[in-house]
Amino acid sequence: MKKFIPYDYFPNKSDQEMQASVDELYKLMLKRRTVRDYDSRTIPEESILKAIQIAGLAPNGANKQPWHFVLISNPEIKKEIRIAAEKEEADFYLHKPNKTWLKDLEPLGTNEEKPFLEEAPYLIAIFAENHELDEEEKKKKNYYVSESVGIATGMLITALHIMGLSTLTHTPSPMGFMRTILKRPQNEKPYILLVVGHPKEGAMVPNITKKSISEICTTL
Ligand code: IYR
Repeated sequence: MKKFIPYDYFPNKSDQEMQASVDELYKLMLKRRTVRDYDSRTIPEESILKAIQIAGLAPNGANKQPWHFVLISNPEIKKEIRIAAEKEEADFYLHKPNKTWLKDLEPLGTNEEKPFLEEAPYLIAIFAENHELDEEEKKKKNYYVSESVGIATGMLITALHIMGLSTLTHTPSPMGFMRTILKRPQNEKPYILLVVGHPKEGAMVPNITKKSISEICTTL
């Protein structure tokens, strides 16, 4: 196998075409919101699998591709996940509350109830592989794992949004139950539970603003 091959994507857009592309994409991305109300309408599995393939194209440490995605549509498994997540969330919101954190969450209107875990047609459990096992079953550490899986997750969210779907990045803490319920090996650490589906007609989202370009970026 050749060690290097020619790169083959040279769109050569003019400055105007480039601006038009980014303007169009910005307009579309402005519509991305974290949605908590889902329509139960089914979605073809192959479309979601293709979006996961896009996530798998993400840049990552030493091309180890340290991620695993579990695509869940089975209602019984979704129910099991909801029960386990709501148990952790009850601790977070009710039994062991962190006042500062809960105050920061107030504008989002979240609570310990997570009906979307059953209502949405798909959950994608994303796992980070902190190490792999070599031929002699010896642990081999992966590199920049959370950066890599974070980038892949961002690409997945973007792909699903462009497809017209909504998502919710759900991070019940701790998430150990995901490994147990989904029977994943020890080297996989639960990273995020992504809820995916069509938004429910009449869905509401928090009225929050984003920082301006001058707040998030310095030009030198
Ligand atoms: N995991 C909890 C709490 C939560 C935490 C953050 I940071 C958020 O941005 C939103 C929610 C929950 O899912 O409700």
